[in-house]
Amino acid sequence: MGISVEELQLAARNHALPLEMLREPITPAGLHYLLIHFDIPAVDADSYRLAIDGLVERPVELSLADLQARPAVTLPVTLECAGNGRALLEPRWQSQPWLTEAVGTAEWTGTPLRPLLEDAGISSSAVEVVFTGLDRGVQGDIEHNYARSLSLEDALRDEVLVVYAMNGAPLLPQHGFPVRLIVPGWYGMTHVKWLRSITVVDSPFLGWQQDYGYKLRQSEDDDGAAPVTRMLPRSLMVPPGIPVFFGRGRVLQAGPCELVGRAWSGWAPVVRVEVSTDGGESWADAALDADAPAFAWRGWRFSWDAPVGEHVLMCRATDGAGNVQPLEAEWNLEGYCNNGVQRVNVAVS
Ligand SMILES: Nc1nc2c(c(=O)[nH]1)N[C@H]1C(S)=C(S)[C@@H](COP(=O)(O)O)O[C@H]1N2
Ligand SMILES: [Mo]
Repeated sequence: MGISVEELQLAARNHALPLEMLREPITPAGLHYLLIHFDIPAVDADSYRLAIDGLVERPVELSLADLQARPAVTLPVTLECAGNGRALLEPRWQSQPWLTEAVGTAEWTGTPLRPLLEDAGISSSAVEVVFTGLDRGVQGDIEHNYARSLSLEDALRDEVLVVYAMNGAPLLPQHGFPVRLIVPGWYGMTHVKWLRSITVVDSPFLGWQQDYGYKLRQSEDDDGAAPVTRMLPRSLMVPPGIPVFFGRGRVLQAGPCELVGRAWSGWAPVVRVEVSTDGGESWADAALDADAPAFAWRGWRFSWDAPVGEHVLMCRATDGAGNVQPLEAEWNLEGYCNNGVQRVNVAVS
């Protein structure tokens, strides 16, 4: 299970959410997880233009001010990297070695995508919309700008936003300044940062990040692999008590302890969270917060009378579409969508 220098290089650039910050419904921008495939591009806000082009009747180039002059929407949205949980799989794909906490929830402000496309005039031959970033690099031996597509139907959903603010402030460089896409409910790779162009096309997009990346493969030559799309249900808890510096095990005093956490799913809002304080032998329902945002995580709490001894705490989420978080997720080659339950080791004295 050793970590390679290449994995460490990625892990040192891309950080996760400190689990104690799950206490906040909205993650402070600097503590939101981060995933950057290539380099953070240099962008001049004054000369920045977003192109809306391809199969549209009236292609346009919009400045940041043009976008900010359009109707604004603010939406709390939970983002999770599709590779979250990768480092817990065996064998493990060589990439960003996430444990369980590549997640965050911000209030994103921007303008809805649909009216932007409609104003440009979508051609009747449109099939997909391609979102291209300013960042460029090499992956899978192919040099490319980071780019992802959505079907026209998914792109036209009301909640899809072209955003320029995070938690009420301009986007930070690492989160896509000046403009990024937000596709509520979908895994992180969909939310293209440093957005350069939105291109309407009449055939499926074959860019590397779309056609090769983000597929649930069983082997390298698995051609019919399903694409990664929406987030599977997952719950995380704030580890109780205090941490041990090296190893991050928890130390707790015996007696009443309130366990708190948050749970989310990209398929439907979370309707149930269960907690186990005995390593999965038995489960009991946590109390859910009344507030169940459509596209953001839902808070929960659970009263535990912590007895002296060593314990393994777990939690699992169920969403309104009937998806239940598994104890162990199914393995796939690149380690995507690992929503197996979190385990927190606690020493109570
Ligand atoms: N242009 C661009 N957009 C991108 C990426 C990228 O490398 N380049 N990474 C994607 C991935 S894999 C994830 S998980 C999210 C991370 O968003 P965040 O860093 O704001 O949390 O951005 C997505 N958008
Ligand atoms: Mo990601």
